[in-house]
Amino acid sequence: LPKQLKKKALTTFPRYLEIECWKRPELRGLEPVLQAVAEACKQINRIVQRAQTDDVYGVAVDVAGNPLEENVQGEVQQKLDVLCNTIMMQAFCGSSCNIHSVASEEDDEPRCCADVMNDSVFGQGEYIAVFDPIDGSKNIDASLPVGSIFGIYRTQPGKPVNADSFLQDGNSLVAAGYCLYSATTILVLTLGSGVDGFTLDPDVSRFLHTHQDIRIPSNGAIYSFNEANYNDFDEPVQKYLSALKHGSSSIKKRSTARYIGSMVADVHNVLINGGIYGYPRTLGNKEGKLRLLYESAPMAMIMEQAGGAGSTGSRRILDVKPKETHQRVPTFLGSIENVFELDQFYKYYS
Ligand code: AHM
Repeated sequence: LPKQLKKKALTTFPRYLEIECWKRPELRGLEPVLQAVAEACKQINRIVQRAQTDDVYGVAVDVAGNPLEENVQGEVQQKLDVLCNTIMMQAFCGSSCNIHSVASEEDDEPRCCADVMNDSVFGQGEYIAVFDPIDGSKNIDASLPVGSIFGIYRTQPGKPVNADSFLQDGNSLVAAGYCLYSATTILVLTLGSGVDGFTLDPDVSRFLHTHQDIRIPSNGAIYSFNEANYNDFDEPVQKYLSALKHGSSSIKKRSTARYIGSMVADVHNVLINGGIYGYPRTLGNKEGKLRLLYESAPMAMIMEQAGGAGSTGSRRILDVKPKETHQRVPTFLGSIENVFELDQFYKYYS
């Protein structure tokens, strides 16, 4: 390091977890799980950093060399997606016996950890986890940011754990987080009492507590929508976007458009600087594009815990009870005043 750049004395992620779990003993069962997830994020970070120089591109193949079948999203799985999915799955399942089952955006059905680890010692725990191992993976080709998203729920006491156990609304999330792989790599986490951020120090490969009690500004100038879909958006969203551009929004700041095309990156920008991120329903995607369990609900928990909001346009995202694990939902996330204004447009124009 140049001499003028001095390292700050910052708490490490494991130490932060130790302290939080000491303060809230009911979270102790999650300590090894979250440690393992942070390690998985470091591994994914390394893969993303090396994507241009290592052989991680191309269609994933089975042991016989045949391309894997399309996943439930109708996409042919890429090597990178499969690799990151395996890393996340093994982190959740193999770190302790506390996670019973996992549901990944990449897999058709939830899986029991005993099956993932091929060992019946696993898959006994009281928690289940949902995750999107690599969100916005198309960005990697152009060296742009991507992310991982996760959420953790409790199993329902007295009920057998199966696919239905994952059909819980976001109010039941015990923890949620994301890791953004960008100019810096940052892990953002909520355990249900505020939001904290941990930046990866690449020299020592440690997440350090750089962002304490993140609070989103109550309003902000950024709007982050794929406006190429404008003609396919609902009328309330069209009117809302027009109001932003014509200065007739109640937010008296000059709007500025930002769209990276990775939800984690776009939402993180809004979390830090204020504004609104939206992936509305379109004529082609009646429920929008984003998955409630793996993307929208964990992000809505983070937004609410940071003082912001997460809405479908007509209700809190956290109140939506999934009917199936891969359910999609129109998603608006951001500063409380910006999201409330969007909701007003839905009330007025619907
Ligand atoms: P993915 O799960 O295939 O990566 O898609 C999710 C991503 C989000 O990260 C992002 O906000 C959105 O898709 C971008 O979609 P679009 O290209 O339609 O704007």
